[in-house]
Amino acid sequence: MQSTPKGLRLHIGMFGRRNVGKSALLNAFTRQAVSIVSETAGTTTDPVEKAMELRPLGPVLFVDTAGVDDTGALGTLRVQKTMQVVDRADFAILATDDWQDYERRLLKLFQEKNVPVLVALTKSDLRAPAANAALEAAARASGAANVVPCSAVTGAGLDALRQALITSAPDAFLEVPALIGDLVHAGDLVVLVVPVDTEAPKGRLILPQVQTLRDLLDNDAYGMVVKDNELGAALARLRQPPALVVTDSQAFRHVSSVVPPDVPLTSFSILYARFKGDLATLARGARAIDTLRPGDRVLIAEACTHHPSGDDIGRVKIPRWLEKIAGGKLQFTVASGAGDPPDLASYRLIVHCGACVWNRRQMLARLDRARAAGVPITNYGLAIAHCLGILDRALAIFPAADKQVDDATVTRTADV
Ligand SMILES: Nc1nc2c(ncn2[C@@H]2O[C@H](COP(=O)(O)OP(=O)(O)OP(=O)(O)O)[C@@H](O)[C@H]2O)c(=O)[nH]1
Ligand code: SF4
Ligand SMILES: [Mg+2]
Repeated sequence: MQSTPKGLRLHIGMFGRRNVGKSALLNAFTRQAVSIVSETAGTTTDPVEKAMELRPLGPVLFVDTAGVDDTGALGTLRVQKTMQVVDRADFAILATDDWQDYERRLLKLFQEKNVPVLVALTKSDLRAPAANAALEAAARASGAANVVPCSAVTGAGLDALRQALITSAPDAFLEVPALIGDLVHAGDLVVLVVPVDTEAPKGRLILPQVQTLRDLLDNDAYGMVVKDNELGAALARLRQPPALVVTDSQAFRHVSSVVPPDVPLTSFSILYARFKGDLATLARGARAIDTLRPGDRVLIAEACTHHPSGDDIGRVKIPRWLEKIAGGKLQFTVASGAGDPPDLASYRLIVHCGACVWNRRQMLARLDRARAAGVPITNYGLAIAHCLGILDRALAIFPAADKQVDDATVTRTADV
């Protein structure tokens, strides 16, 4: 279970003011000493994560945070980190031992973001039953639907908390979106093209490749894995052409020249773009590459700092292609991590990595912020396909996404 990738877990954030008992509640709930508890306000400074199996939901990731009411220069930084956890939370536990403006504002924030929220009325052992009832009534009066009084000391309410979590978890986590399963039929043969070069990790396949194979098997289809330089020979041995070819983006040009035009072809990054985020938005962003002009600012955004070949794709190859299309020098900024640069709106395009360490909600939050700032956003795989002139072919198996892209293109052309 511990090997479930972080991005596929239901992220449950623990939020609230300092000293309300967030960490104590997390420890009691998981029955482990995950987070430090003390009577000093501001004990938790950085987000603390705990992965566990929460049946029948499956793998979850609890994230304990610093209090949202922290003050001073350091406090402000801690609150910023907490707000980044807000962005990736699939589910929020709003912990409190009082009902004040802070709680009302937090509740409203989650409701506006459509994040399911559960109010945990902590330290219930310290209040008389009438006081607990009054607190619960105040929370419900503000619009909280799920309110559970509980105590980390006596264990009261912990089972109710668990039940409330399970029954109100987002549907998407009970029904994971398809990676490739909906694109194939039982008995179909799909060829997966995996370059095994110096950039490939030693001794293993990377996560999107493994997940694609697993999804094919789950859907009773066959997967044939070949190296890019052996693809031609492998296809020649087949009695019928494959139902679909999926390639690593870096081998796109070669693969597209080898695979017959009537055989559908796409890439792992495009499958992942749909699985993790919103393919139509990212495909629209790829088309926006054509609107770049010399001097425009382009943000290369990486979700983490350890992309094995990020230096090559994000920092060298894609910039070179984009400048060729723009017809002159562009201004590139590379940013790693979850935060956006303060001047996001000044960029003409965001090119994002595959975000393999993020969950879907986290990627959707970033897409939302880009949309709010009016900046088109795409990802490495779609950008590469567009630069190589094979985006149409790579999107052909996703008619819905392609239709939206076409609509957007028509609008933009009309605007110009
Ligand atoms: N009686 C009682 N005390 C509790 C309970 N939960 C937490 N406390 C106490 O409240 C204090 C704060 O608990 P924490 O869990 O550290 O609170 P926190 O919200 O994580 O605080 P920050 O680190 O500032 O974010 C500690 O002294 C705990 O022992 C509870 O259910 N009952
Ligand atoms: S794709 Fe993004 S999240 Fe995954 S390793 Fe590369 S930089 Fe990190
Ligand atoms: Mg704490």
